[in-house]
Amino acid sequence: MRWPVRLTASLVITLGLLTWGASYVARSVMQSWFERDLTLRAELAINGARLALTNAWTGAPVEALRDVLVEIAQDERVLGVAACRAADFTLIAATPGFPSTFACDRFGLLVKPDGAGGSWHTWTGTDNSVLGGTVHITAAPIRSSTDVLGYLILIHDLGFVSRRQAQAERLLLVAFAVLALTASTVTLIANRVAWWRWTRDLRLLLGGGHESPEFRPLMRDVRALADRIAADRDMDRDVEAWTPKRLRDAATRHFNADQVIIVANREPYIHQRTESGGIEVKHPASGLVTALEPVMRACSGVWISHGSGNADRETADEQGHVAVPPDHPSYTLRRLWLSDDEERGYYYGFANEGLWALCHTGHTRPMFRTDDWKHYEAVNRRFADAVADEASTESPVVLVQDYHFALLPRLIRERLPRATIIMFWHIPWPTAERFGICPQREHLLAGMLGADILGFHTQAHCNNFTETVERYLEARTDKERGGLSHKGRMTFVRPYPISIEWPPTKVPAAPSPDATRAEVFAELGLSANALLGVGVDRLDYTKGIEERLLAVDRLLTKYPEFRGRFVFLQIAAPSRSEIERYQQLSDAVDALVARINDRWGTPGYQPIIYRRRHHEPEQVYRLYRAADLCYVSSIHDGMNLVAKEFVSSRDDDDGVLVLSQFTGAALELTEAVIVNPYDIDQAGDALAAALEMPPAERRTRMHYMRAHLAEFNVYRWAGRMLIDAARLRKRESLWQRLAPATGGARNGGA
Ligand code: ADQ
Repeated sequence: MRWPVRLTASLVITLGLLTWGASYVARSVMQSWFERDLTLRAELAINGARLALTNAWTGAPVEALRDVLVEIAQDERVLGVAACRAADFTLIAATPGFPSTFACDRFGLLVKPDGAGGSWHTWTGTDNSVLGGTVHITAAPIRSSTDVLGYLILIHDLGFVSRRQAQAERLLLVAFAVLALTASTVTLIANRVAWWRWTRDLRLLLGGGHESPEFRPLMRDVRALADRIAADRDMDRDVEAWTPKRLRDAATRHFNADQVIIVANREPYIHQRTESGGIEVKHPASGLVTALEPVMRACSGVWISHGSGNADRETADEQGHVAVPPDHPSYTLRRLWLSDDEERGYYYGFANEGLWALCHTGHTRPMFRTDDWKHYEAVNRRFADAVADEASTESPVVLVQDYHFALLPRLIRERLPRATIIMFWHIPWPTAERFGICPQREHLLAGMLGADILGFHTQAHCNNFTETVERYLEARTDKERGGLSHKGRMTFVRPYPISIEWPPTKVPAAPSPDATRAEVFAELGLSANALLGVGVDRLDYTKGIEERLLAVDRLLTKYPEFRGRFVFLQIAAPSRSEIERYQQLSDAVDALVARINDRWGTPGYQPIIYRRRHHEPEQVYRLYRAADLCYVSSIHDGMNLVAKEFVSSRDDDDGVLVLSQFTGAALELTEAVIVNPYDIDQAGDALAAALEMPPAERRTRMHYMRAHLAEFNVYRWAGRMLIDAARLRKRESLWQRLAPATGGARNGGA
C-alpha cells in the first residue's frame, strides 16, 4: 500500500475509534442524567401528594387512593403508579396504565432488605416480558407517624432516553463521516501536490538539464540505482502470476523501444503445399517452438529461422518476411533459405549427428565431419548477417535458440556490439569429458561466450557447462554470481527451466474430458471400459519410445487383468528422417509394435495403436484429455514439454503422468509417477500402479502439478531472462559511463 493510502486509512480508523468512544461516553452520561432527573421528578410528585396519599391510604376507599395515584401519573412519561402494602407486598390500587402483570412482590425483592424502616429505591433496566421495554422504577415508602404504610411504585418509560441516545449517535456519525471525508481529501490533495513537486524536482535533476558538473557522477549512480530498483521490483512481483501482458510490460519497461529478435532453426509456421494444390499452415512438432511462440506473440519483434516448408517462398515477400500468426498477425517471421548442402552439413550433419548425439546420453555415436563443420560455421554467419539486417536499433535484445547456433552470440556481438544477447540451450549439456569428444569444442565455447546470458534448463547443466569452459578455455569463473569471464567479457550462466503457456489457450475451447474421451474411444474403436495410455513424441532415439513399448509388453505379461482392456496409443512425428540413425529407430519401433500386437492382440483388440505422423496441437490435446495415463519415457531430455502439456490439458484434475527420471521436468513435476525407463520391470509396475490409482490420489497429484505450472509458466521463463538481461544492460551502461574514471571493465555483473 502506498503511504498516502495508508495515512488516509489510519486517519479514518482513528476517527472511527474516537467516534465510537465518544458515543459510548455520551450514552452513559445521558443515561445517568435521565435517571437522576426521573428520581427527582418522582420525589417531587410523591412529596407533593404525600398528605393526600397518607389520608387516602388510611381508611379512605380504594377509589380515593386510585384518584391520588392518577394525579401523580399525569406526566406522559409515567407508565403507571401503584400502591403496595408494606406487610405482604400486595397491590392496593393502581392507575389504569399500570402493567397488570407487574406484581408488587416482584419489586419487594428490592425493598425487603431494607426492613421496616423503608427508604427510597430505584431500578433501571429492560424488561420486555412484563414492562415492555426499558423502564425506570421508583419505590417510595409512605409512612404514618409511626409505621411504613406501604410503597408507592412509579414506573417511568425510558424509551425516550433510547430515542434521544440514538438521535445523538446519528448526529455523531454524520459529523464523523464529514470529518473523515474532509481529512482524507485534504491528505490526498496534499500528497498529490507534494508528489508532483517531488517528482518534478527529481525529473529535473535526473533529466540532467540542470545538473551541475560536480553532481553528475552522483546522479549517474542514482539513475543506475533507480533502474536496479525497477528490476528488483519486477523480481519481487514474482508472487504474481506471469501473463503475456506482464511479459509485454516487462519487455517494454526494461527495453523501451528496443526490438526483440529470436533466432531459431525451426520456424513457428510452415507453409506446405497440399495434394490438391492448395497451401496449408503447419505447426511443427518442436518443444522450442511450443515454448517460444507465445513469448513472441507477447513481445512482437522478428523471428528469424530456416524457411523449410515447400510453399514458404511463395507466401513470403522478397526479403523472406511474412506476418504471423496467420489469423492475427502480431510479429514478423523472417525466413532464410538454405541450400541442400547447407541443410545437410549444418542441420543434419554437425547439429544433429554431431551436437545432438554428443549432448544426450542416447548411446548414439556423435559424428563430426569437417565438411559439416564448415557448413555449420557458414550458416551461423548467414544468420548473424540476418540479425544485423533485421535490427532496427543498435541495441536489440537477441534471443538465440539452441545447439544449431553455438557460434552465433559471438558473431552477432561482432556486428552489433551493443546488443543484449541471451542464448538458451534447450538440450542437456554433457560432462566436460564427454564434450571433449568434439573436435571444434573451443570454437563452440568461445562462440557461446559472446552472449550476456547463457540459459540451461537445470543447475546440473549449468555446472557441466562451467566445468567444460574451465577445462578447455582460459576463462575466469565467478562461482558466486555464476559468471564466466572470457577475453574481458562476462557471461552469466543460469538455469531457466522452460515451460508452457498458462493458462493453456487450447483447453478452454475444447469439449470436456468426458466428451473428448467418448469421441476418441469411438474413433479408436474402444469399448467404454477400456483403459487408454498415450505417448506423444518426435520420433527420436532420446525419447525412449522402444523402452516405453517394452514397458507396455511387461505390463501385459505381468498383469493379465489388463490384457484385452489396456490400449497404448503412440503418436510419433517423423523427425530428421534423412539421418540413418533415425531411419533405424523408425524401423525398430515398427517391428516392436508388430511384435507386441502379435503377442497380445486378438480379433478386435490391438494393445498398441501406432501413428507415425505429425498431429496438429489441437489433436494432441484431444488425446491428452481422453487418456487415463501419459507415459513420458525419455532416456535423456533437457526438459520435455509433453509432460507439462499433458498436465495443462487436464482441467478435470484427472489422469496420471508416468515420467522418466531423466527429464528436466522430473525435477519440477514431482507428483508424477517417476520411473527409470531402462528398468522395464519397474516401468511395467508403474503403468499398473497408474491404472489402479484411486481417483482421489489421481486428483491430488494432478492438482499439485497444475498449481506448479500455473506459477512456473513460459512467460515467467522468458520474463526472468529478460529481467536478468535488463539488469546486466543497466550495469553495463553504468560501467561505460564510469569507464574514464575507473578504467572500467565491461559487463561487470548482474
Ligand atoms: P523436443 O525434443 O522437441 O524439444 P519436447 O520438449 O518434448 O521435445 O517437445 C515436443 C513438442 O512437440 C511438444 O510441444 C509436443 O506436443 C510436440 N509433438 C510431439 N510429438 C508430436 C506429434 N506427433 N505431432 C505433433 N506434435 C508433436 C527440445 C528439447 C526438450 C525441451 C524442448 C524445449 O529436446 O528437452 O523440453 O526443446 O526446450
